[in-house]
Amino acid sequence: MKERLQQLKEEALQQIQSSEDNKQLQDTRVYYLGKKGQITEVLKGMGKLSKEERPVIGQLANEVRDTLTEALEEKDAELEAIKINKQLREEAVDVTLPGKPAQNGGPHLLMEVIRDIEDLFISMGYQVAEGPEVETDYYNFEALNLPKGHPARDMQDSFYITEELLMRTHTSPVQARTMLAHEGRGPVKIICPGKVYRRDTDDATHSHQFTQIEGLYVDENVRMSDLKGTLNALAKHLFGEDREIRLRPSFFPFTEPSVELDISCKVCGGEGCSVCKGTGWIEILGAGLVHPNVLQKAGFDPEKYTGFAFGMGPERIAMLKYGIEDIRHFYTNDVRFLKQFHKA
Ligand code: 2U9
Repeated sequence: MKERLQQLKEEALQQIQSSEDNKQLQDTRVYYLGKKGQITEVLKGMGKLSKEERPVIGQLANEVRDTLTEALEEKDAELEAIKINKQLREEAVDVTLPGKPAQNGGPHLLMEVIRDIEDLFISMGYQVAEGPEVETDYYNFEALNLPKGHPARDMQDSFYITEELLMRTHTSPVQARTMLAHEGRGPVKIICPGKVYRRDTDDATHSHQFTQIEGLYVDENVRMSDLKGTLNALAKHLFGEDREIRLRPSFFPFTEPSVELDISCKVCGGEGCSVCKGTGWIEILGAGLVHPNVLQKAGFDPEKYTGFAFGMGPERIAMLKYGIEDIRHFYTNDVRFLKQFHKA
């Protein structure tokens, strides 16, 4: 038995040394030291030994067990260290490699145009007002002198949510709400930027969602000449001091009289070209004096108060300023388009 135990010890130590992973090591442990392992098998023959031999073999068996347990622990620690070192080598980060430059974003061109216009009007004493994009039929149409049945409020042209709720078709309801909040007392001097929605088929010049900036100034003695001076300042700020302006008569249900603002064509200097469609003038926005019905509905006395209002599309302004030929460029987020307009 002595020889058998010595032989098992040598054999087991060799197997432990040659183990390549923890699984192999565990199998070796079970094979030699497990409940049904080789050592236990040998000890089953103890009953056949003499009284003198038994403690000697018992002690030897214990020594073999201790030696193997120690060898298993050492090998286990060694394999673990090899595993960790391999992992560290594989996951090593080379801190000396050059870094990837961070991609800087920037405001969208439409946002730049809107901010520029806002800043100009803030410098003239206006406040920026915002309102809901889901509007009631009343604020979107009724309060703006567009009663039910008016041709300009065709159901087919707007995104209705219920009979009384729709996606706003212009930012004018913001002005109507702000006037009402003033409870009939002027001045009201606001600029209203925001998204608007119309049931259009998207193409190079139409989009079912676009942006608007509208302005409103209501006070005692606000006149057409005030409107003209304001629009002149806006046109020159946006397109250059050398541009001429002209007002053309027009029609909007919420203003009376109504006008459209043109600027002189820079491309041909007024001679007429493809940009100005041969007229020498380019249309920029619509405006007018606030209709007395609109003042009255918003709680202002039309005998005491007058006002002007104007509305423009920042997309159109940007397209004219930068020669952009398709409105869809603003919404498809192609960075090759967008990054052309980053200042930094
Ligand atoms: C109130 C009273 C009057 C806002 C106005 C326009 C003329 C106009 C369009 C131009 C191109 C919008 O972007 S566009 O589609 N707008 O021509 N808007 S006057 O008049 C108002 C608004 C609110 C209470």
